[in-house]
This record gives sequence, C-alpha cells and structure tokens, in this order.
Amino acid sequence: MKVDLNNYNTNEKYTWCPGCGDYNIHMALKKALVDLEKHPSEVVMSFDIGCNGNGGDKIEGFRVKGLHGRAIPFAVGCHLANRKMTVIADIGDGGCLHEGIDHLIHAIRSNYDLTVLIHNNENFALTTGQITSTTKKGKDMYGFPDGKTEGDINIGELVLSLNPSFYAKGYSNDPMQLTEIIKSGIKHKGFSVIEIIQICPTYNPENSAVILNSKISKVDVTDDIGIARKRITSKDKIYTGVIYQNKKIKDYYSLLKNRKNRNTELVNEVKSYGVSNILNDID
Ligand SMILES: Cc1ncc(C[n+]2csc(CCOP(=O)(O)OP(=O)(O)O)c2C)c(N)n1
Repeated sequence: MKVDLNNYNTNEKYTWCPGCGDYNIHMALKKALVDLEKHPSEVVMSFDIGCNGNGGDKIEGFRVKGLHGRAIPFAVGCHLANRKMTVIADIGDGGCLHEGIDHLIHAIRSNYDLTVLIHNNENFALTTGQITSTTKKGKDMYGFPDGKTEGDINIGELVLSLNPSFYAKGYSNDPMQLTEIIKSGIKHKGFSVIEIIQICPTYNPENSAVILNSKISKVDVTDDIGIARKRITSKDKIYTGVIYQNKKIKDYYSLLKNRKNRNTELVNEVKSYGVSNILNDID
C-alpha cells in the first residue's frame, strides 16, 4: 500500500509554543512510519497527558490517551492483544520517570515488542514548568525558586541498569537523525526505549539549541554495554544515536510456551459479550 505524509496529517491546529521540540518529534515520527510503509491502520499510538500528549489528535492511526504516566501499560495491552500492529507509546519525562516510572522499568524487563518515545524536556511543561526527576539538581524552576534539592535521574543510566534490548537517544533539533532512530526502534524486536532531548524554550530556556548543539556528538550502534555506559555518563558530550542494542534478548511474547504454534492473535480469541442489559439495570 502506498503511504505518504498526507495519510498521517489531520486538520487539527497545533497548540505547542513557538520553538517547541514537539513539532520536530512529531514530524520525525510521521516520517519514520511513512518510510517504513506503515499505513495508519497498522499503527497504534498510546499518548500520555502533557504537551507531548497534545499531539495525539494531530496524527492519524489508532490512538489512545490514558491517565498521566500510563501510556506504556496501554501500549503493552495493545501489543499483547494484536502483534500485527506497530505499537508506539509517546510520553513526557514527567509521565515516564515520575508517575509512570514503574511501568517503564517493568516494560524494559519484560521486553515487550514495542517502542516508547520519551520527550525529555526536563520539566512538567503542560502544568507550566515544575521540576521532574530529570530536571538537573540545583536548577530553580516554577514552584521551586531556591533550586531542586534532589539528584536527577539520568535516563540512560537507569535503562542500561535493567538489561535492556534497545536504548537510543535523539535530539528534537535533529529530526533527520531522529527519524532514522525511530525507524530502528520500530524494526527492533523488543522494547525500544528512545529518549529524545526536547527543546522547551518556554520553561527550560537554559537548555538552548546553542548549548545543546555544541555538545551533541553522533555515534553508531554498539552491543557493548561498557561502551554504552561511557556514552551516557560523559560530562562534556551528549551522544545521540542508537546507544545500545542487544538482539540476543528474546521478546516477551516469543517466550510464552502457551502461545507457541498459535496462528491467531489474542484479539481474535476474545468472545464478545453484550453488556447492555447490565447497563440497563443501573438506576
Ligand atoms: C496523576 C497526575 N498527576 C498530575 C497531573 C497533572 N499534570 C497534567 S500534565 C502534567 C505535566 C506533564 O509533564 P510531562 O509528562 O513531562 O510532559 P510535558 O507536558 O512536559 O510534555 C501534569 C503534572 C495529572 N494529570 N495526573
């Protein structure tokens, strides 16, 4: 089936601030799906609450929007129900590393075959710039004028400590590289974590393009976790690209003995039940 960007575009107007990194992340996601010749009818996207999640009505495909921090479990459910679909969870650093951190951890450990895009602008942006666990220690933010007292979570360090099968880092000001990273993540058979350094000119202007551009250095994929760890703990450089990929770790579903030699998906095996009578009984 011939697919182009028009298949993914909607008529909804964007509401992000001028200069927000979400524009490029959104375009990179659409371009990656088009390049992989995925039609919107083959794609499920699970959006979170936040500026990132406000992209949910600006892209075609099957879309769900869950409670804040819950984009990953929704996506996992969709994937397990029907593995023919390409499943993507789209979430901010607040939703993913604060409210939903447990979901991220378990999804990495389970290695479900789906892709998560973490928009890391280092703050809760939709609620006007409060600190999240990725905000740098000492930084003063709205509601914390004397500076953040806690240490910050380095997403790469957390992910690499959990025996992941795929971890990549992209940058919202490099949509071409990000497109290639997203394509690699979708093609990877397992849980693909893609952290995206996201420009947020309104609530995190100190992380400006001028500063970030001077620090970014691109790397090629490695399966050496020692090299990967060095890449994400560098003090001077920010390395982008597929930081680490381990193709030997099997994905969750293929390890399920009771699903061996089954040709149907779980969604085909669910019986349908009429619930209208139950609803009628409620006063
Ligand atoms: C459980 C819960 N806690 C807090 C909120 C309020 N809330 C809505 S959006 C948001 C900020 C989201 O930040 P992040 O996930 O980093 O996404 P961003 O807006 O930065 O893209 C918060 C705190 C909520 N809706 N639900």
